[in-house]
Amino acid sequence: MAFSSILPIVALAISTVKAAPASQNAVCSDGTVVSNSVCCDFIPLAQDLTETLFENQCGETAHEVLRLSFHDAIAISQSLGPAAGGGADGSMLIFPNVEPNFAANLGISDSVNDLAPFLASGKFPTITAGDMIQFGAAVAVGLCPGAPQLEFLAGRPNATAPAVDGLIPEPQNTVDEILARFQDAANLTSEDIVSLLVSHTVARADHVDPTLDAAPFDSTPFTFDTQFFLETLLTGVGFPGTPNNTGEVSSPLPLTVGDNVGELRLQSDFELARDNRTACFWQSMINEEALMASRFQAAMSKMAIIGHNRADLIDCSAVVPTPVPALNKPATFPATKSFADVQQACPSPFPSLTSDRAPRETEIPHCPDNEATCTS
Ligand code: HEM
Ligand SMILES: [Ca+2]
Repeated sequence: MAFSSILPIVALAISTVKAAPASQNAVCSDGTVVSNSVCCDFIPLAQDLTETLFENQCGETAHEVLRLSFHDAIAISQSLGPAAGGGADGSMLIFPNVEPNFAANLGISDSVNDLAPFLASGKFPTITAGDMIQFGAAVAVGLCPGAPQLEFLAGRPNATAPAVDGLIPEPQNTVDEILARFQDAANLTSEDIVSLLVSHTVARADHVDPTLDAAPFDSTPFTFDTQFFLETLLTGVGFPGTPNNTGEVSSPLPLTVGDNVGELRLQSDFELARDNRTACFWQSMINEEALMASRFQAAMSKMAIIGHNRADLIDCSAVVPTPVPALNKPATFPATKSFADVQQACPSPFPSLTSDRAPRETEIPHCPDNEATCTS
């Protein structure tokens, strides 16, 4: 008797759940058509992050959130098993006093502290920590001229435990160690790794040389261009700050003038640019901005869902803001440099490029858009 009266309700509940995929398309209040109404919740988040946190710039906070998306996702291990970490699960935000304290995560707490208030604000109650990080990275990189519009899938369950130490690649690691780590994390290949390292085109180090604030990895740290792949192949001539820091090797553009810090070269980037397993893919990025952007986009789609099944997630790519347009400036040798400075490690023909004309070494501006002063 009791059962028969409950049954229709249960049946109704099941049919409602089953009906969800059919009612797929939804229109958000701003008119964006999405595959599922849950995607709409990310639209105000994108706006808030862009204006409040990133201040409409491909600057320090945007760079840091991109780095966070990597450090959250890669903390997983097939050989150690599920207890080692859950990949892109937001564990960094949920356990802010664990992973951010690991040596390889030095500096990551800035981005954790930046995103935590958005998660705690109560304004985005449906958005999980893992989604917040990967979506934040997609919004961040879209502020860098030349970047692709990243895919964004929503629905990462919240982490239930932090990841263990030792899973984040470090610049003093060998190429063998780096290839093995990405393989163990998620079967990522050497081409995936180089494609993910495109992110170092919009990156500056604060902790490799602790005497320097924001030492760029290429001469255009606010532009998503191919200069990083060119400049990492130039002969190193000096250090932007103190020499011989762990994980650092000499750079081709070390000139530091006040706040304008010279280029810093990671040992890992130096070696991946020259290793015979990665050198040709590395070189093939140079002056191929659209190709580079599409490779980055594809590799980020893999990285962003590490630890999850694609089929369990909802495609919310429609709510990722359209990136700022590319500058469409060809790659060039920085002033005073030419093909003679290239340490070519791939036998394929090297692209023919012009040199910037200036009497002395390029000074890399500390602030975006040639602003005289900036907060970051
Ligand atoms: C072999 C793998 C990698 C190594 C060894 C590595 C290492 C580093 C190091 C040492 C820094 C400087 C941190 C500091 O001192 O402030 C850095 C910065 C950065 N990394 Fe990587 N990285 C790797 C891969 C990646 C990947 C896959 C991404 C993203 C998809 C990424 C994104 C970034 C970004 C955006 C920054 C700049 C952060 C800022 O400007 O504040 N890195 N990386
Ligand atoms: Ca750049």
